[in-house]
Amino acid sequence: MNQEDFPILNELVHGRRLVYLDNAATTQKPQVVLDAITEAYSHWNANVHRGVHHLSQVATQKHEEAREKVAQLIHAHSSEEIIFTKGTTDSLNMLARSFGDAMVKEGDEIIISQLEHHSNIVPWQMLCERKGAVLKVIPLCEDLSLDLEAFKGLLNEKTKLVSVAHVSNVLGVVNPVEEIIHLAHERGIVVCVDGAQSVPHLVMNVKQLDCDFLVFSAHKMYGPTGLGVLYGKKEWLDKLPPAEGGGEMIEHVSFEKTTYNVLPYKFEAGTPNYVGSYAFGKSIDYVQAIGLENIAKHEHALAEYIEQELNKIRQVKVYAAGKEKAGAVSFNVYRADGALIHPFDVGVLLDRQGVAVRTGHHCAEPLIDWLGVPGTVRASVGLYNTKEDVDVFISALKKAIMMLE
Ligand code: C6P
Repeated sequence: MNQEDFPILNELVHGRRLVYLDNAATTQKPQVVLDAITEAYSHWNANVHRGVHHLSQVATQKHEEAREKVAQLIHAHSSEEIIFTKGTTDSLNMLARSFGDAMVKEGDEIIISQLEHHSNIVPWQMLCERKGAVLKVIPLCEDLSLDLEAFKGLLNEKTKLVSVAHVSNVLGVVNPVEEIIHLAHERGIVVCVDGAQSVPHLVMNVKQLDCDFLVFSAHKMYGPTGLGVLYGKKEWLDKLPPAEGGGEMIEHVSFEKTTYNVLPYKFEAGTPNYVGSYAFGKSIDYVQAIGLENIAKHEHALAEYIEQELNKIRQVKVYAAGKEKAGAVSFNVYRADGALIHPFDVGVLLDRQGVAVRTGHHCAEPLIDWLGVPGTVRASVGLYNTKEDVDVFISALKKAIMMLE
């Protein structure tokens, strides 16, 4: 699907055609996104929301059009609910600061899960330390699904917020966020969904999902690095204080008192990444022209094919085997005597054959500890990957295993 739109896929790695299967870490960029960045700096670069001059007006218009595109992408009620950030990590830190300052006090509880990325652990841990609050963790069942019975038991009148990944970046499994949101909302508890690995792979509808907050990164969806989104329901964003102070987020400033700007600017201190937002808008146009449902179907079929081919290799153990996945498959390789071959060794030998995968703890150490391994090998697909890519990867893996056994 559309490999020719991505110039980097023509690169040779160690003299081999690049087979890029590290899309969960970051995706490659289509020519339209690369062109958008050049166009912005070549033709209309100017600071936004500040100038009456022509270039500033153009830049402002393009930045705000991109915000509209993001709102449409996730089916938000309005673009006021879309806050541009530096990425998923920044969005979660902002939320933990803003929500934490306003809503969390000593003894309150925040719930996350065992399979979270560090970005959805550490900001909440820091908040708990600041406030004397308590971090609770939804445990995993043996089959690596979230233990929803245990989750119900964690919810109580002290719970202030639940923050969970929609799709695990390590296992690729789709978590039952609809049910989690329903169970939390029944008790009036707020839910944040980490959509870093779901927005690029699934059709996202925040109205249907009814999450209070959603966070994701542009770079995992064929857009630029350094840009992300914090979506929040308007009633929450209106209520919460800004996480950062500076230009842009103010209405009036005096030494006695500062009043804040309207949404979404209240949460966007400083010069925003308007070139990034414009380029992200182009990547949204690009995926929408192909169709997110078509992309999801294509990636689902590829992930299933990867799992099916991995299952045929005697030495390989796939994690969360047989579970519904969106984009990523994690595995390890074992010698005949049962000893684990270190995932780094597998990754290096795949790289020598032009295949890029991620190895290690994938910034989810508590999950990797739970699995009782030093890390995993993760193959993750994007819209440009093909069955042929998977075949190259599988044959490279077989060669690597022969060398390591
Ligand atoms: N996961 C991976 O290889 P940033 O780095 O801010 O764009 O995204 C952080 C993040 C948060 N939540 C989840 C579920 C994620 O997968 C990520 C990023 C990459 O798995 C890089 S560590």
